[in-house]
Amino acid sequence: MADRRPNVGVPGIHRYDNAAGGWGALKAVAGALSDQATVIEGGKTLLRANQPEGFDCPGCAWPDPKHTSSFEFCENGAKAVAWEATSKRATPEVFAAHTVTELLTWSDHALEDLGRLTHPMAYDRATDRYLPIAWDDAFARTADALRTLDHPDQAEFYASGRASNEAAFLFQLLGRRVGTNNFPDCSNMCHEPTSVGLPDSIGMGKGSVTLEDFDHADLILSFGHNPGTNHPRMMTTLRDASRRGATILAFNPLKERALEKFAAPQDPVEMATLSSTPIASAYYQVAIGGDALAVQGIMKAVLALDAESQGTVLDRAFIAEHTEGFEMVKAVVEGLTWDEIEAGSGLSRGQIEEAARAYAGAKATILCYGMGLTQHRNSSSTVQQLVNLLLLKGNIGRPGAGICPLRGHSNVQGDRTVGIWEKPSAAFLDSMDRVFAFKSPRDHGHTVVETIAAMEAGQTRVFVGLGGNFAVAAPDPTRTFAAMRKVGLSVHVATKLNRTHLLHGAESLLLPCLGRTEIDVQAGGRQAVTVEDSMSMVHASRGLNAPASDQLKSEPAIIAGIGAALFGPDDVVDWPGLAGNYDKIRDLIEAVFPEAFADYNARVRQPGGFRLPVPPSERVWKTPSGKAQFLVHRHDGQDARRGQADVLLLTTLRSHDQYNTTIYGQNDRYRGVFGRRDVVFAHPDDIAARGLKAGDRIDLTAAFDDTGRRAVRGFTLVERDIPRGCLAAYYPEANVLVALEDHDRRSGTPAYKSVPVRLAAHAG
Ligand SMILES: Nc1nc2c(c(=O)[nH]1)N[C@H]1C(S)=C(S)[C@@H](COP(=O)(O)OP(=O)(O)OC[C@H]3O[C@@H](n4cnc5c(=O)[nH]c(N)nc54)[C@H](O)[C@@H]3O)O[C@H]1N2
Ligand SMILES: Nc1nc2c(c(=O)[nH]1)N[C@H]1C(S)=C(S)[C@@H](COP(=O)(O)OP(=O)(O)OC[C@H]3O[C@@H](n4cnc5c(=O)[nH]c(N)nc54)[C@H](O)[C@@H]3O)O[C@H]1N2
Ligand SMILES: [Mo]
Repeated sequence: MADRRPNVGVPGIHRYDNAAGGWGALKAVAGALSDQATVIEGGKTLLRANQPEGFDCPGCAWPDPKHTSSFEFCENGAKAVAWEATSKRATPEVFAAHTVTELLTWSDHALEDLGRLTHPMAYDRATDRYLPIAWDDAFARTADALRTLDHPDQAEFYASGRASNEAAFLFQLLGRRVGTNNFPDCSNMCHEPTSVGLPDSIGMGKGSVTLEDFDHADLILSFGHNPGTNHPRMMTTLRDASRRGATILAFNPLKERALEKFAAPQDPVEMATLSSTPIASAYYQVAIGGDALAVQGIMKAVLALDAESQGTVLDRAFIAEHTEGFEMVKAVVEGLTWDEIEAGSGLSRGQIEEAARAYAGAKATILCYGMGLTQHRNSSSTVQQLVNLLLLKGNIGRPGAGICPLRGHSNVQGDRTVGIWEKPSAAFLDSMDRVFAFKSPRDHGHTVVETIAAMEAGQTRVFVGLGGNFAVAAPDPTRTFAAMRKVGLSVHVATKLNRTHLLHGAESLLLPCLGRTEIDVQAGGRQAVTVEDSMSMVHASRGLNAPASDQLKSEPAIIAGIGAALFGPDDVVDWPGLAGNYDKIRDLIEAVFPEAFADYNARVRQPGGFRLPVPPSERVWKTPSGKAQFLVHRHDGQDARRGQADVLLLTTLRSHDQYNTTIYGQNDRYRGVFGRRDVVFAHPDDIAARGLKAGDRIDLTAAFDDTGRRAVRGFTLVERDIPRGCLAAYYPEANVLVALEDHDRRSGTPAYKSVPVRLAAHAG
């Protein structure tokens, strides 16, 4: 008889039966540190991350507990720090040894593994190399290009979410001073459905909970996020909740180990006894893109329970006083049939009713969600379904309850708060105009996807990137890379080399900057920056390491350098003065946002910082009617392409050894993948139905693509417990399959997590 165990003999694929965390995590930290020969100033860099006197961990946006006095262990935070504080250097000599054409053949890992950029560099067409350039010349070239635009919208100002509030504020000031609202940012690929969906529902595009709320919730719903890898410090919170008896329900097509069981590396008993804590008490393997219908199904079942129990389940007083639209939503979800719900969600009626009973019986519920929810064609509306569910029982604006979007980059939320937004509100622009003696542009600017279209059309003359890896993070590299090459001048403010930097048009500049871990000294002395976490807490971050090179400038200093070169010494903005003392930048932020940032400089100096106003947490709804809104359309969230013969939906994921486009290593420990990333996870029956078996080499081609170019070839099939009709592969390798047009209709967020594909044996 054939061996029935999954994936037997497939190279690099092993079973992983342990809990997440534990000794494996400790070992991985040691490995990350030695591999990068990380410099740890006085042994303190790691110990001082997320401490009152240290730097904010660049790993994720999960808040740190107010009262921590000791280092909170986090494997992937340690990797992020090790990657930045490495002793490897990409010096001018390294660039002299390799042409750009050659570097383009290297892997994403190899490019960044060259180490920290040390000098400003300019692309030289004659030698096809990056050569050193003086800072003043780099600023002058950028200023010239911006000065000679026919129209300000020929410039794009891209930001990745690691930039501090100070850098981000100066960046938007520079762009608006130039005259454009073209601020595509990583948020456009990430939580934009949150920024677009939540304001209509609750009057604010951010989460409503605090970390303390997790101590009071008796039910935590987890939709589409993988905290063991992407928000590891959240595991402490989930573990504590589980231990004190709170129920955790996971909705995810893949069984993620950390959501099943977790061993806390700080817990001497768990470490000594090799025991662990169960996390989710039930795991619902929703079909890819099936969340909206799953939630509507839960609502339908909750309404039925409410009817059975003479109206004791819903919070009717809350619904009456605080909301609008309940009757409409009730009619829509009651009108859905169980057949439709089961087919759309991939869950059975029994599973949905079980989840509904847990919700109906819970006193206080927190609902957490991540990219598994936001990167589909209907995500803005799916986010609103999550709110509907919470509103039924008044689960927003009281202790232990609320909505908790897990933000991505460590300051992506703060960047939006201080003005990195292509669709700024009129109130914000008016405020800018009051503070600065120039008029901000009113026309809305480009999202990431719109920026690529503008580049493709030859409309973009200058691209300035404040961090990130724009072209690799974006969909459809075939088109996006070509579009990037049409830009006249690209200016990249970065810590490390990546592929986007190599996709030069006529001219390209690489401007090396300080990272979070590094000491930042300006004319006015040693500086701190500020960041905002997922829960609207703002706090200071101060680097501790010596800079990777004496040529590095801080991000604010680089932006101010461009501003000063462009607008001269008599400008209405005192660029050099702002770069010299970040207190002055914070004063301007306070002037533009007097309510949110009142006494900014004083409050950020208090240990732990301060919380920005979050009106929904006080049941204040800044919607046009002043009420929270139940919002729904029949079949919201259904992806019509599901269920077509042959077509599977592919979701793209992060491995445990990567940070977005930064690939630390080739392992994905908790999913049992070692030494490779060229795999596709599939249900055994979907594999068999195509006459294939685990270990076979296959091709994935984009369905509904008439170019035939969007394909991934020669990947290896891996069996996995995943719903039928669903596949998973790693980002960014699978981005070639994502069409630029395939995005959430309202927010423009690419549908990276529901990519229609066909699967066949590898041809050739
Ligand atoms: N170490 C590390 N930390 C990170 C990052 C990193 O790359 N590495 N990235 C940072 C950034 S920018 C972000 S945005 C966050 C990302 O953090 P996550 O939101 O956790 O990101 P993903 O790895 O994309 O995983 C999404 C999860 O959604 C599930 N999923 C996929 N499709 C669906 C679906 O249709 N429905 C549901 N319910 N689930 C689905 C996947 O199985 C996976 O478990 O992490 C941040 N932190
Ligand atoms: N298929 C697929 N595609 C996706 C996703 C997905 O789930 N699936 N996720 C999307 C999401 S959620 C996001 S947020 C985007 C990420 O998109 P980006 O934010 O653009 O990408 P990163 O990979 O985080 O950027 C890495 C680069 O940032 C630079 N860097 C690192 N630290 C610093 C710093 O302190 N300062 C500066 N100036 N530069 C620095 C380094 O040069 C490094 O190479 O990708 C999106 N793309
Ligand atoms: Mo993100």
